[in-house]
Amino acid sequence: MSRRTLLGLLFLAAVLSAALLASKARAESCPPGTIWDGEFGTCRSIEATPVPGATPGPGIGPGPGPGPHPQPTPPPCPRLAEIIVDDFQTGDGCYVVIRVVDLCTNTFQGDPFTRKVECPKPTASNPCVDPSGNPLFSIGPDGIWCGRDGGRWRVEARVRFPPYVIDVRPYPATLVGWPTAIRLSELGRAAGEGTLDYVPLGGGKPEAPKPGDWRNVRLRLELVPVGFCRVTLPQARGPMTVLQRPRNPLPLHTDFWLEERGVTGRPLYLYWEVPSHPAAGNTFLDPGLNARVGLPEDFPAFRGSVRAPYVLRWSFEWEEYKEETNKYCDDKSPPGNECDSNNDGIKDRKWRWETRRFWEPKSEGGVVDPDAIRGLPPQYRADLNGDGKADALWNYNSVIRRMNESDRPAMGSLAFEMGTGGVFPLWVREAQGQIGWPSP
Ligand SMILES: [Ca+2]
Ligand SMILES: [Ca+2]
Repeated sequence: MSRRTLLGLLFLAAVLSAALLASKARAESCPPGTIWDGEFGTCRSIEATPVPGATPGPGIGPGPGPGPHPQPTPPPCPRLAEIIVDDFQTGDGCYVVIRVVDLCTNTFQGDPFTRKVECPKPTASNPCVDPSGNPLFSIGPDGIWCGRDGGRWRVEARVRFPPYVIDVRPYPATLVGWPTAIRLSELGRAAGEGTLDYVPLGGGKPEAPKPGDWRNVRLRLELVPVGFCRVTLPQARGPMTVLQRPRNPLPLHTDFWLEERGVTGRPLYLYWEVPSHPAAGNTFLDPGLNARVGLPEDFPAFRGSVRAPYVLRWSFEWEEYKEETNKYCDDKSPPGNECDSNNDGIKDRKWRWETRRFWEPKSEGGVVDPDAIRGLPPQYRADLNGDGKADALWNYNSVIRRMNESDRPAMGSLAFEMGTGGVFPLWVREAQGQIGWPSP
């Protein structure tokens, strides 16, 4: 049921309930311009449209709002008001179903009729989903984006994949049979957000807010690591438990997960039985890259790869201006005969009206289904449990960093790090000229 229909029905319920004798007493205790709503146990404002030709009655329509207004003379009758009892949409436009009610007698006048109205603008609720519920996330070179043009307002957020660091020793080149230490040290996080100070959805402004206005609107996208990365290293063997070339080759260990260990965690040790020669397979030669890492230009590298699954979270937060009017049977001055404050059957007080105005914090959010991201290239879909459905997004923003003998990032002249974009190049030489093995 649409909000408008709900409001219309609430209004109808309010009018009809007022017709009941029991409710009538309570209705009479509502201030002028309001009507008793039995469902919510409160008085509600009446916002009625004057009917052409009808005698306009005082106290009806958008007045000064709820509260005790002086009403010296009873309003003339009949007091006709239009209420919306239903609404619907066709290909042609939007319509409301209207009934005219005489507020003096609470009876309907004539038959219901329809009126064409402006279609309601999509309300703002989720800026990452369109009015039909279709996700609005998209991906491109600038990162993942979501946003919404709400007509009079717009908010958008963008997030890029953060870098993550794999520490390696030795790097870039190692020797056949020599232990290579590998550790996933840091999985970065990234967030992007868009904000709006004020959205006058209720028609107010910052210095004079109206119910329905929004402020402090914040849309946030965040890429959160799952906690692992997936590594492929051609011809790698291990894991080594003793840091010495084994007499019998260890099994191939070419595809494995690395868990995030931090910069003090224990690395994984692998080694190679063959050099990164094209004959070993899965190598490439990039003289420019070799120059960058300080190796001879004719030295091919194993073409390893790395990728880390990330989850995309979104949140949308705002504050909405609210106005609530309630009555309390505790008006002490002067004592009255409107209500019974102590349930002894004797009316002893007058109603006190109180309108509370406040900003209510609101939020929505969740994890984005990767398949809801428009334009997502297949290589970003991470199906972690192999059920064919994507669970996360692959992040290829890898950084390879050199680690020293103490398993810490190498410092000073030995410091080295390189963004590799998901590639894990590793150069393995023949062991000629080798002068010894590391101690076990
Ligand atoms: Ca009493
Ligand atoms: Ca899956």
